[in-house]
Amino acid sequence: MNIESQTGAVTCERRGKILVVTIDNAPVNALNSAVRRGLTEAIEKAESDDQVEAVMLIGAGRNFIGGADIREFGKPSLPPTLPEVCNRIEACSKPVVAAIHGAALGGGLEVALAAHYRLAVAGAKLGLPEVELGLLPGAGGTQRTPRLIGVRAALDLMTTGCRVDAKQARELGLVDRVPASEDTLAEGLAYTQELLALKARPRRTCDAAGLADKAAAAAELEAAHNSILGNTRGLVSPLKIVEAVRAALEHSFEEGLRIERKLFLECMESSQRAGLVHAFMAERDVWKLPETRQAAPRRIDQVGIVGGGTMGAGIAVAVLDAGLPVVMIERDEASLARGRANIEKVYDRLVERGRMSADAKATVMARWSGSTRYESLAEVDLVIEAVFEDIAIKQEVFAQFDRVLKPGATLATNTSYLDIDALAATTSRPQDVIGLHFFSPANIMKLLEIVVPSKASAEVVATAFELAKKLRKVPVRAGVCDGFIGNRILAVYRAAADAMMEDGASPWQIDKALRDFGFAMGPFQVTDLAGGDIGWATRKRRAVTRDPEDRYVQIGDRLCERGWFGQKTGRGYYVYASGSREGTPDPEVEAIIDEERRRAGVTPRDFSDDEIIRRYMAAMINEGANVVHEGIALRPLDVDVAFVHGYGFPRFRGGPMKYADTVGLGSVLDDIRRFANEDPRFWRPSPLLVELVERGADFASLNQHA
Ligand code: 3H9
Repeated sequence: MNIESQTGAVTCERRGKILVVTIDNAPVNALNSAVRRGLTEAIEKAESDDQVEAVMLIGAGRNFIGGADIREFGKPSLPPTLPEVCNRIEACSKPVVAAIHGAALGGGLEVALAAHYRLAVAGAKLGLPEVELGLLPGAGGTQRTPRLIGVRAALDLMTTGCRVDAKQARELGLVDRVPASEDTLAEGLAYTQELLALKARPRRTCDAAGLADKAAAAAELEAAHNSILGNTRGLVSPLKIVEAVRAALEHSFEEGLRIERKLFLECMESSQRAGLVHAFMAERDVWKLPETRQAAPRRIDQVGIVGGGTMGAGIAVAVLDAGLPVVMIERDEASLARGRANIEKVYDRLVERGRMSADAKATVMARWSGSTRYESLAEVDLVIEAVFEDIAIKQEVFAQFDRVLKPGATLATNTSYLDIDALAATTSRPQDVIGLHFFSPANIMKLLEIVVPSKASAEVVATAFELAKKLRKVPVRAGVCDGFIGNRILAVYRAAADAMMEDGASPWQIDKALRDFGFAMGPFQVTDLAGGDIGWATRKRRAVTRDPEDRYVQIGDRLCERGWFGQKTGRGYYVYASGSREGTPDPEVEAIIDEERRRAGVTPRDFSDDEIIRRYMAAMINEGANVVHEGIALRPLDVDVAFVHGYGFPRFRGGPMKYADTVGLGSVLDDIRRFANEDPRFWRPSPLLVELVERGADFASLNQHA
């Protein structure tokens, strides 16, 4: 019987003595103001209706509740607040049961913790991932969770943001029951009826005994605090979480809630929260494209890979891991054996570390087959070439594809800079050709640039995005140009770093300033890790088209001429003790830099860390604006996602374009104009940046058309 339908987002139906309260707010039942109001009204209804003896909370659709409504963040919040809703649920005089399926995350789990009893069906995913958004659980989570499951487990959940399944949640004590069936409604009703038969009373989490042993709890808090201190990667919210849990230990529940609220609002106001929420939304928006709206993907049941070197093998692992069969093509049996060995090496390492069983490896490898004949690709739905970066070689491979592949197969190249339009034009099916630019190691790195040549059909673009989904990659659509989105922008900010080095900053000062900014590594460390020879080859390739008037810093070339390619040769910008990945500053490199400064007629000067960041970021943002302006990236958010997932850009800053909005585009443009006084050829303001500043607009305004 439907006795009330309040906000539409929450409906109530009485089933006997139980008021079933359904949260129905697609897509993930986020706790927006209508849901918060609806939940409060539902509890009031239950209190005032004598026929209701218990309440059951359940989610419609695929989830219980996905959390607070992220889209409301940063906007004025309508009452009631979520902490008020949770307190109202907990205070209910009739037992409240949460019946959980799918996601019960963040505020969603906090609602469940405010209920008196909890059941989770298999497949449920519980967690407090607020930390991933620069927040802390702000609806009583920092106070109720340690009371329920103890300080250590609570801090673990809250500071890592990890999700647990129903069984783990039961073991932790987060839920009371994991039923045999996955029928959440039936199981929830049966459990609630059982509780009623037992005359169960409300059992409030605020009264749970997880903090009863104060000394033990305090010791756990200190231990966690120390390990978190060294591990926050520049994030503010993990330490605020510790502070909130400390309040749970040292104060009453009510006072703890008050402190939690204060800390939560501090996080909410922070630029880290804004950056992380932007990253979350942008990762979802990269999938929204004209082509994926226009066309459905083709089936992908079998994938071909040409080339078994580092890239080809890495891509093969990514595809095999997705459960798809792989046909690998190499030019001869020896190369094929090497390709297979490269793949096996990845799995052998997992087996050695106990992260994969030998049987599981055998099952995966059974999906692999190899051949030296292109005819073996006759049945594949999609093929990726990962051969040497040479247009003539790639054209030969594509001619073979054209000859042997079935109609409707997708032809992909893993090139990182070559003209894919030119490659497509050599085939009789340019509509089927696409770029799939994987990043090394291809089985680990999340970014996949999907490079769309002019003739590619919408169906082929949709198919490439479908492959990304199967491979659990983060895809970014890019247009054809030298370096696409990421490497094109990299070339520019790398040149800015080189110029600073020649002008007086040391590589180690630049690297440290960028690490302090939040990058995983500085640019010179990255070069040493990737191999200096890679950039050297690119520089040589570009030498023919380089304008002699452009500034060209030769320090990197001097190192490469000595065979100093970085970690793999034991020295590069840094020197590496044998077997070590930790480099130390090298006086000989300093001497080379000094010599180059003299050769270039540069009088070295001091750089502050702030100036290093300003120059590096201005170069990155300016080229990012060019890339958007030219349509190489559809939106600024695509640049952001590429940099967060492919170039170690600090996620908490959202990406370079979001960072630009944060500091203000006017300020970035002023910097560029100031730097242009020294080198006007390099520092040319992007027309898009100028236009946005003139209009008083920001990059975010271009994302709204996603
Ligand atoms: C919090 O709870 C704070 C509280 O402690 C305190 C408050 C006082 N809100 O991921 P999907 C959208 S902080 C609004 O592709 P899936 C998403 O943008 C929150 N929208 O689906 C997308 O929209 P679109 C803590 C949300 O099935 C659509 O839903 N919670 C929210 O792969 C589908 O998303 C979290 O951090 C939201 N909370 O995965 C959980 N969540 O279609 C974040 C999603 O327009 N969410 N959307 O692109 C998730 O982890 C996953 O979305 C979830 C579903 C597992 C729920």
